[in-house]
Amino acid sequence: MKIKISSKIIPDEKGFTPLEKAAAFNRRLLLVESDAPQTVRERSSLTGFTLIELLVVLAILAIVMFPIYEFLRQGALSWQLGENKTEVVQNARIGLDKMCGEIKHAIEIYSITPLQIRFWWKDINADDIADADEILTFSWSGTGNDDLTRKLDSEIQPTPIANYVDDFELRYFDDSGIETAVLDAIQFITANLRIKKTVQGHDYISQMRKSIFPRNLLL
Ligand SMILES: [Ca+2]
Repeated sequence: MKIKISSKIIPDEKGFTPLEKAAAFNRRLLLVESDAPQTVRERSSLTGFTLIELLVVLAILAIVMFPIYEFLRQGALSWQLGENKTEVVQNARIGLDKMCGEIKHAIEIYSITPLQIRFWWKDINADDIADADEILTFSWSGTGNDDLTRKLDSEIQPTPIANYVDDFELRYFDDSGIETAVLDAIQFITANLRIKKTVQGHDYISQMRKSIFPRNLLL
């Protein structure tokens, strides 16, 4: 295909970007011999996108992508909230269940306060003697965020059984349902545990209460 220089001017081809200007300039000089009009494909391969077109595309992309981003972000956030909530609830329930289960088997209670209980848990070696590895203490410091702990007399360090404790209280009642501080009169105990975990400004609170009837207390 021969190409010739043409004096024919294409008046509407001015161009905007340097590439377009160059292409328009070339078209003014060069015309295909057949004088057939250029196809859209041919023209776009020379010109590319204009800045306006790019901006419009970016604007449309932003409009389309923002709700998707927001949707995903909210989803991730609520998943995280659920995870934290579940963890806090699980944490409290497991700790409280363990403590109550062990107090329930108490043979003899040695000391009580609202924050602590010390008792002969079980006669593991069946010798009718309360040995150091049979005496348990559950306690909480009274300071928010501290652990509720479990410790055998034979152990040096207490073991945490619930973390992020915000409040913990033990109450002791006699067989008339009246609160008592007399060890021999204790018939049932209520345990109240509140967990509060703060993650990125969110408070996750879980509160539970349980009643314990120690069946094996020596009377
Ligand atoms: Ca024993």
